Amino acid sequence: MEKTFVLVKPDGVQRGLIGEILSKLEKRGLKLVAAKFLQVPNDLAEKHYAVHKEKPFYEGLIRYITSAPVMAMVFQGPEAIHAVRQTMGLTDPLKAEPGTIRHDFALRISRNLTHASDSPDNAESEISLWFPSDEIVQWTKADEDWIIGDN
Ligand code: FUP
Repeated sequence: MEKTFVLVKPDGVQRGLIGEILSKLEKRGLKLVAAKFLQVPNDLAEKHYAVHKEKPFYEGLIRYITSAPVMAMVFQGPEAIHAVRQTMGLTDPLKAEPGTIRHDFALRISRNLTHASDSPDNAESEISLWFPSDEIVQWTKADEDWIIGDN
C-alpha cells in the first residue's frame, strides 16, 4: 500500500491546526504510520527543499519552515500520494477547491499550512529523509476493511 510524507508547517502548528489537519486525513481513512513533532534544523530544511534551491522564494521558504516546530507524518493508503494532495488542495490556497485544507484554512502560498509528497519517488526520498525505517510502524487498523476492503 502506498505511503506519503506529510508536514504540518509552522503556520499550522502556531495556529493550532495540527488536530484539524490530522483529523481530515484520519477521517478520510488514511492510516497514520509515523509521526514526530520537531523544530526543523537548517540542514534538514535545505535537503527537503533542495529542488527549489535556485527559486526566488527559496530563502524565504527555508526561513518559514525553520521558524517554529512542525508535525511530520507518514500516511498509508491506496493512492495515498494523490489522496493526500487532493485533501490538501492546490499549493496556492486561493486556487484550492472549497472543502480542501488550504482553501478552508489559508489565503497565501507563503502560508499554505502543509506539505505533501507529489510523486512516488519523492515520497520515498522524503520519508527516508525524515524518518529512519524503524520509526515507520506497521499495524492493522480495526476499521481497515470498512474503508479499503474489496467486494
Ligand atoms: P507543493 O508541491 O504543493 O508543496 O508545492 P511546491 O513544491 O511547488 O512548492 C513548495 C513550497 O514553496 C510551497 F508550499 C510554498 C512555496 N512556494 C512559494 O512560496 N512561492 C511559489 O511561487 C511557489 C512555492
